[in-house]
Amino acid sequence: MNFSTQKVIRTLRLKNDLVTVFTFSLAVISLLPTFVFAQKKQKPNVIFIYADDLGYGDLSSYGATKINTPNIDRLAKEGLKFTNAHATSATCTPSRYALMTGNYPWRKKGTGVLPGNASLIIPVDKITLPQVFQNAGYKTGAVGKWHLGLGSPSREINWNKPLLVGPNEVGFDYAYFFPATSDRVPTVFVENHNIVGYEKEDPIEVNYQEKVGKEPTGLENPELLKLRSSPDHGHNNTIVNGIGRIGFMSGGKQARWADEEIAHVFLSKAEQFIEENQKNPFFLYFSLNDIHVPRMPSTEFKGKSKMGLRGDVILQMDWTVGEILKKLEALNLDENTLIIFSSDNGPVLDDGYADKAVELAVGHKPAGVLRGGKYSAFEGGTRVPWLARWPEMIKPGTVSNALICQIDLLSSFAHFFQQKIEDRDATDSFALMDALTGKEKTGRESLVNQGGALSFTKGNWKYIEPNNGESFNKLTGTELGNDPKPQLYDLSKDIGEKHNLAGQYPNKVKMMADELAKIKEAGGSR
Ligand code: NG6
Ligand code: CA
Repeated sequence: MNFSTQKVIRTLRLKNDLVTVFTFSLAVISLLPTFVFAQKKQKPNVIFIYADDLGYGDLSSYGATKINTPNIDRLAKEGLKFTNAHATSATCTPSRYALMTGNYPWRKKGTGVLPGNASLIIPVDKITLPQVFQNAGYKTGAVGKWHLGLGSPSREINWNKPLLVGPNEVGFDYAYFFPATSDRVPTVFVENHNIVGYEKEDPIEVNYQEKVGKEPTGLENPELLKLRSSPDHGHNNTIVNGIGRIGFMSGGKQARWADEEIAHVFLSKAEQFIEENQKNPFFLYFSLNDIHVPRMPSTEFKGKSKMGLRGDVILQMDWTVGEILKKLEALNLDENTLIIFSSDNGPVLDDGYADKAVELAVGHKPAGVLRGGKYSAFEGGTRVPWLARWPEMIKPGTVSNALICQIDLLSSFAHFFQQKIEDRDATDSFALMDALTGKEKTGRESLVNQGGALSFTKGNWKYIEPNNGESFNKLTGTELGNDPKPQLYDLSKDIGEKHNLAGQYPNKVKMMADELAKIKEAGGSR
């Protein structure tokens, strides 16, 4: 190699080095904003507030005039209000099963309203909503109503041992909850695996078939009740805190809750979880007891609504949401926290207790413009309020009529965190983050809902499968939407589902029935 060749090579090398240094610097400079952004921006906290049995017409932001819900309305004013958002089902357990698993509940037996001693119905080997957050580095908490069972199938729950296989085993780092509903035994709170206030000298027994222990029941001693049970509904087994429950229990006297305290206890646990996790991103599933029966608000809310106990617990629920907002503001977390507020199914007035909900609801329409309510295949059963506030991402005062469902949260967040979901998991859940934050105004193309009968909504059309169940439930006063003949409604002109157009559009009926049949057969596809 002669001198000049060496020189050329050296120059080239130098040039190369310079190019490398230059390229490297460029890369650093271009990455810098991302780095700084990542340093500054924490992933958003997410709080899902799940009301129980709250109807489409129960909030002032959804048109209620007899009741005022300023705190929840703030979510609408400062965020996004959906007009076509759904729970999958018209009762609690199936809606929550869908929320947690991303699977339609009617695909699996045993996902109906559970007794308080049922075993866990969420599979422990499939992805769940809280696990999506755990995988993204979040701390996850469940506070409130559970109603998805505890313990392994085929094994009876021993209430005197740690309660294994529950919220902690399906993705919640922390859980403070009651097992079923507040009208079902056992009437105790559970923190992770342990009953709060449990004393081993007073063991707990629970039975849904026959009486256990010697305590009075609503049936034998109605004079002991402070809130009478409605005739024929049941709710007349063991009396706890002056209220007859579904199911019998004995023992655990110290551990039993006072209904008037439930909202306060859950709120304080939710606040504690937020406070303890303020430094890291968190997901809080805040599953309220309000406004489910027995409606027994704390003293400061009694009589406040002038609409009876049902109105009073709506105000209590609204106050709870206000307290959460205050907490976030105090901790300087409210800008980067996404709060979603929704309900697990539509409204009901008489659901088992003589609390005058029917008599005092004069002029108030719990389902608003919708027909039916809790238990119903009509829109009132599953179309629910859904508000979302996230100042950093959601434009205040947005309204969206996108068709969305709680079942979509799982895939939406998985997609948001760039997680891959196994094909066999969350098969009915769609990734719709842009719709959920109001950036896009279209959501799902179609949705299957579950009252007694299944319904299929696509665009403006809704088809309800023929069903031989009773059309009207006398106990709750609900139109159930069951009809042995197919039903077809044009929701764009007839949101109240008054005019069955099935006779007029037989081809449309067939198309809708066929599509529903395909979804049922498919076992779910994303
Ligand atoms: C029903 C109860 C009702 C309520 C519901 C569950 C009777 C007659 N009615 O079986 O009071 O507890 O179950 O509500 O027992 S849910 O919101 O949790 O689905
Ligand atoms: Ca419910």
